[in-house]
Amino acid sequence: PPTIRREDYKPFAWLVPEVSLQFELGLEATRVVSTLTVARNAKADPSPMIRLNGDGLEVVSVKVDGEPSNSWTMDGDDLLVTLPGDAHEITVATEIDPSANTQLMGLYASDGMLCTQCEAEGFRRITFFPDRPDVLSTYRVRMTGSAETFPVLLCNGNLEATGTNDDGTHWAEWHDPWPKPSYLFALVAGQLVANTDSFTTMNGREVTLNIYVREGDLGRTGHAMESLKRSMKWDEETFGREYDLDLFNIVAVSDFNMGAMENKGLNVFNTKYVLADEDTATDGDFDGVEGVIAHEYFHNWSGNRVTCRDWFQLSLKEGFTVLRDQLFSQDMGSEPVKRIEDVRVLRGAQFPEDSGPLAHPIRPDSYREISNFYTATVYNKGAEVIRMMRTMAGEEAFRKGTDLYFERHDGEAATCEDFVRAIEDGAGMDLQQFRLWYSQAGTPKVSVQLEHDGDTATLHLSQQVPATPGQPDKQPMPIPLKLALFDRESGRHSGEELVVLDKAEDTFTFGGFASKPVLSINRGFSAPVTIERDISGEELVFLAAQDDDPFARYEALQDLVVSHLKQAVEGELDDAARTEARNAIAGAFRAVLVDENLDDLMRGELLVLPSETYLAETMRIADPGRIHEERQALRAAIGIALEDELAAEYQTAASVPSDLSAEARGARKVKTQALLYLAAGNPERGRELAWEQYRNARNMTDRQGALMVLAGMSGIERTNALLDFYNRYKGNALVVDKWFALQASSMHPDVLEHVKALADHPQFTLRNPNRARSLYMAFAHNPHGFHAEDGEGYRLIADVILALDPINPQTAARFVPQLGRWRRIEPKRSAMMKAQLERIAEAPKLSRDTYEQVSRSLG
Ligand code: HT7
Ligand code: ZN
Repeated sequence: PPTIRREDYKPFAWLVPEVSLQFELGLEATRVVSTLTVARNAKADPSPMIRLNGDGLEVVSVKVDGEPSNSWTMDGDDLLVTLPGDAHEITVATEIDPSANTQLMGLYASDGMLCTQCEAEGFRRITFFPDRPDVLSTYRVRMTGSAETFPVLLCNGNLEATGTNDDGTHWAEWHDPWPKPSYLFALVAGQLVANTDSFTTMNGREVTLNIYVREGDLGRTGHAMESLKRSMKWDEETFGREYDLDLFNIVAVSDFNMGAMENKGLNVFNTKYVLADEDTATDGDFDGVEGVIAHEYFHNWSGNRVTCRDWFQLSLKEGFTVLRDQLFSQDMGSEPVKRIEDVRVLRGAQFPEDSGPLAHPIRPDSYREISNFYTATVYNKGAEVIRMMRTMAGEEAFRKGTDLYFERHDGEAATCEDFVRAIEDGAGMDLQQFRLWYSQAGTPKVSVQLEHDGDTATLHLSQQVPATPGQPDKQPMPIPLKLALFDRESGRHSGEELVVLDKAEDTFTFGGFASKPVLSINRGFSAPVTIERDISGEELVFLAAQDDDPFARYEALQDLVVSHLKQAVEGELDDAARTEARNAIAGAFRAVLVDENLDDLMRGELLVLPSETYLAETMRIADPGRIHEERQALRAAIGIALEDELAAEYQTAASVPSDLSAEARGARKVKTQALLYLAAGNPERGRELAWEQYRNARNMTDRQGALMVLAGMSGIERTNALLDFYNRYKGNALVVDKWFALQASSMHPDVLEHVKALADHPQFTLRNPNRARSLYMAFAHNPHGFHAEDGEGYRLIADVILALDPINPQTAARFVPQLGRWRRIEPKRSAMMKAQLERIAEAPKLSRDTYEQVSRSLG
């Protein structure tokens, strides 16, 4: 497959101001007639023909200006039509089979309904079209279909007319007045019911809101609706963005490749991010719904009103929208807890990407298959990069920059450069060097040393941006670091400062310190970097207990744990040193357990151990088996040392009422953490507590927490709880997904055998992405199972990739990065991982998606 390069961008030779689409809908056969009004683009190189992209389509007929035409040819999958004049009307008829569309891109059938997914290049699977984001058109769509099979007919924009025909069909005509690229087109037809509500915008526009679901799911849409209304209000208040149609529709579908899609006025969602009630969704699931609803809604401005010029600019909409949804969630709940969670995601998903064979800048330079670039780098690092601009500019100036961006580029297909320039102009700052964050991949390492002499503290900072594929040499980037210097005696600091390290090395001095202060740096995680600091265990314990920045406090605890586990894994500790370090860590955790100034949401967060993936990431070459052993042993040691305190916390938390208040959610979080430690330290007691919690649970958070612990243990309680859970929820696909995932991510010694057996379960299928991920993605991210010493975990995931590739290549390709970590794993496992990648590479007829990921991983 050819490589597409950012530097080759050229505007399209034709404008397509208007599109008219007619659909005759059928699950097995849908006929599409599209009429495009086209005119020469004066800003592009002229061309005598227009290229209309297609993917697996066959031409039924072509007309130019209403007359049948044969001045067309095929170029691969694309249709080329020769046009003599400056303006024409092209009409193309095609016929597609949605029921055969297992890729879930374009128009497909899901559970008896029809729906679409067009981003990034799915529209070309529906009809021939210049399927690129810089071609903006208004759409008029007429859909006709069986009134019985498709009672609800939805499309973008406003519903203008409906009618019935004598043959049992009915029709609806929709018009979207906002010009949009084809990737934002959407159509849904099926048997659906709606939760309907309304929102009045800041200028008094009344917007009807609908959340469409299957009939039995209506009772679980309340949280999504409240989240939507909160998002609409927040975007008005925080970014001055008002909704721009009279109707906003959301549809939940159970077969979906990603989380959701921001189609103009008709968002399509994975059911996972719409449906929630206390019996079936955890507190984390509730947060997921709120965050994704907000994210898609915010795209209405950051993505739809201002869209991307080309797919290299994906982070323009995704990085910015992730930042917007993160800020929203921070405002709706606990700001520090949300920040810690976001950093945990970044470290768990993006840091490994940045240090592996698939590393790419947030604005990539080339790709073969764009679906492979919907990554944590483009999304989450992209958000961090914009967050840094906000930190340096200050909130108010940043808002001036975003206002200018929306005003300048409304209705346009813009670039990341446009965004940076608008922030520069609006906020009044120079971001020349900062642009390197868009072009350089890799997580910068910042080394920190603090010296003290007389009454002066001198801070030495240096940075190194590691080499990444295709980028051997890097330049220093501006790194904004929030810091504070604490007086050891009083436990206070004299104010937070922001320093920007923009050279390879720099020195900063601070006066007025009679004794050496304790440095708290990268507070709030002001920059997405790794910090190597010269800091003692006592200083970390001090910060873990005293730092007034909750993130820095969390970070000190994490550092304490990480540095101990690294030493332990690398064989640097004798028994005495190991015991001493474990005692210090247990002491720091005890302080967290008894600190009355902490709320439980934060307490629960502070108790989370760094993940095995993150620990592996901190080591040049990781031994996953040793990491697992040492982390589990530390958990057990903490569980033993703090058994009384943990049990007391557990009991207090267990007495808090079961509702969705912050207090109750915090209590549940602490309870789950306490249970994990207690079960590790005293398995018998843990098993009893977990079984009791399982039986008495009044919400999914408690039930799932208990089942998670039991799933990792042996014994009759495990069997009974898993059986009970399945029988209770076997009619609910999202909860059955949890049942698969809990077993696949468990610490049970036989997890690999369990996963193999579950693949034969009657409810398992590779065709539904949620189900496939619930078993296999959970397993691939379970280092304990995936990195089984004999390499069987690798073989299993390679088999999955090969089996899934012909069905759903996008989903298949998303498993490859786990095997792609082979260079960072100890030699024996590394060779087996590589061998599996080579086996996949040799398979005949690999999809473009999987081929690209495998070849980059081996390259
Ligand atoms: N913008 C949406 C991306 C998306 C997507 C991409 C490729 C294949 C399927 C997809 N479904 C949704 C989601 C978002 O970031 O909001
Ligand atoms: Zn998005």
